[in-house]
Amino acid sequence: MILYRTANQLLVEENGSFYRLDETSLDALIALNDLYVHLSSIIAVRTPEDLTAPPNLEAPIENQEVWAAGVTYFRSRSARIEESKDAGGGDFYDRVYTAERPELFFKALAHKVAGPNSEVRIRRDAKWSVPEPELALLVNPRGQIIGYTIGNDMSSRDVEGANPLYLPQAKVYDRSCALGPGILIQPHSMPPSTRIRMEILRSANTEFSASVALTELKREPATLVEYLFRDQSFPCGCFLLTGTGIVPPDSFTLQSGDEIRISIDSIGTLVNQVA
Ligand code: DO4
Ligand code: MG
Repeated sequence: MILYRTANQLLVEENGSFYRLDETSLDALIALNDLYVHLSSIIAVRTPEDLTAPPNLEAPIENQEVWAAGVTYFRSRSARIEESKDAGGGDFYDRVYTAERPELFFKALAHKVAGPNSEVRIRRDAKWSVPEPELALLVNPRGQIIGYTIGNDMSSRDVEGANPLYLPQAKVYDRSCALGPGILIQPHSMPPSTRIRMEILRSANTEFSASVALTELKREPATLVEYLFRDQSFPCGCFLLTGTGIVPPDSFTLQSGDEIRISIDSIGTLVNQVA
């Protein structure tokens, strides 16, 4: 089932039908002991809404922090070695790809996150920017993965490439993150065959498209979460982006007006325009 957040309500989609929840707080739902069982019991006795699609979707986030893992796919490692080679940063990326400890970084709070069909931003002092399409885990306050959504970890490659210590500036700025369209709530993990697809449209033409399967993800989602929760608490739960396996060629940079379409099997498609 998919949990959607609109301006004034939460909706659950199951088998093409939409059910309105009385609960309006995502924070409260995320804190529950078993969200899947809770939602299943509600929709079992509720009449579906007269809807074919949920209206006015917002990013499915309230007081969760958004964190991200880096260099979890070979493609990300290679691209970062290339972009930082003139600055002598390349070795770090190879080392973190093979290290036991993953790279984890803070990405956003809700006010920096773009929802479906809204604008993401390129930072104004960057010249080389890309979207990063990533499977995002929803983790409850007890460190359990309870859902999955689509994340876009917008990145300024020239800023990060100049010096790895600039990573927070390359990654964290207003509307540098997108989440949605909804959260897949299920009691089991995503199958490794799950594909992440990204298409970038420029003036209605496909400028770039690629896909990757979760089989290419080098680290177990549960291991990433275990590291994130070491000596750190998340009273409202958190989102954890699991890294990108798709990086456009070095000649590509995003432009204002581009449309980014990211799809993940069983979750849906997250569409954003570049401001
Ligand atoms: O090491 C920098 C960030 C890597 C990242 O965001 C990714 O691999 O997705
Ligand atoms: Mg990333």
